[in-house]
Amino acid sequence: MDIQKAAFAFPMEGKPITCARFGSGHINQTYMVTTSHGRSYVLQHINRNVFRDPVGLMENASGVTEFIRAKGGRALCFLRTADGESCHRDEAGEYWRAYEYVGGLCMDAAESPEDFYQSGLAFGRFQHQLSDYPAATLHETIPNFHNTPDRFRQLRQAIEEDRSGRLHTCQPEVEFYLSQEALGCRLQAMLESGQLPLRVTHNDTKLNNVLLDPVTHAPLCVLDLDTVMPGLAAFDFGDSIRFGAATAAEDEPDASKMKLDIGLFQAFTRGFLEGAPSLTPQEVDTLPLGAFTMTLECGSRFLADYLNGDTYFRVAYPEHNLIRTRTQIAMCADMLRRWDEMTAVIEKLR
Ligand code: GN1
Ligand code: MG
Repeated sequence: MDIQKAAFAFPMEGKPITCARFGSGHINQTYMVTTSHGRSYVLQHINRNVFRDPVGLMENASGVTEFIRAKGGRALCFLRTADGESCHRDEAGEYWRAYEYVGGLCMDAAESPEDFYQSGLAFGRFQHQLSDYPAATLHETIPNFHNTPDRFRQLRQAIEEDRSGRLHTCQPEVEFYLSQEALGCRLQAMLESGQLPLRVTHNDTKLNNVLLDPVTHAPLCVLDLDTVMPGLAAFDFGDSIRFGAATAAEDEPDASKMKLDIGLFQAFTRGFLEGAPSLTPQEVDTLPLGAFTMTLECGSRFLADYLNGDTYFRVAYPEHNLIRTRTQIAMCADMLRRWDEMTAVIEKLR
């Protein structure tokens, strides 16, 4: 991959002079480019194994960011190539995009409940700002992304095929997921029966996908717009809780350290409800189920990828996806134990 050439495809202020790996995403390769004028840009190689339609994906990202800016909100500024395209296709057929670097705080773990409250506010607002976005114009960048029953189908397929020969190393994990399938699929059933409204959602609301002001810690903007698609409010809420209201990292090798931090849960809920005041009572009711569902679903994806031989998520060592799936199981189990506490927080804040 010619990273330098890709950087030159975008009209940056000044000439690109340095380029270094950046960020902690599991899918795309991200680089920080600095120029002779002292400007900084983020350059990303789009993973085509995951995103089959990079042009459609960038249409979504440009559309959504322009829409938010037109409302006076803050959003990423993507650069267009000399031909006016929102992404650059290199000679090898690989796709790249670039945006102006926003010098905010990006955290892999909340430093305080207040910071997590701010991220709740950011993702709640994001959803609220897009509540009148023309959803029909959005491309489905990953079909069935949060369709939990379909994720279970994929897990079963991975179990049956056992392509990596690892099935014997993860029987208890397999059994856990299959035992929770009915509860995990409830949200999708509520969507299909029309009990919950389909909204434009972010769908990957990890804490490290939001930028906070370095001084005030107020939300600046939301990152990683690759999965902006129609979805449920509970998806965005739930994925944030899964990752951020956690007492350990997603890949903590000692899964017994992974628990739900109810203080962080409360802080995020307060921000999210404040940012998205138009949620229906039924949507608010489903927030704890969203937290459980997103954790179960993500964990089942880590397990399926482990069984498939690590073809999807970036791994640093062979058991990485197994370690990740175990922390998600621990989190699901803790959520099941403490469901009433989650509900009580929601009741207090609604
Ligand atoms: C991936 O790219 P990143 O790291 O923000 C994944 C999410 C998972 C997450 C788990 C497109 O997100 O769905 O929840 O890893 N994104 C995609 O950490 O699959
Ligand atoms: Mg990301």
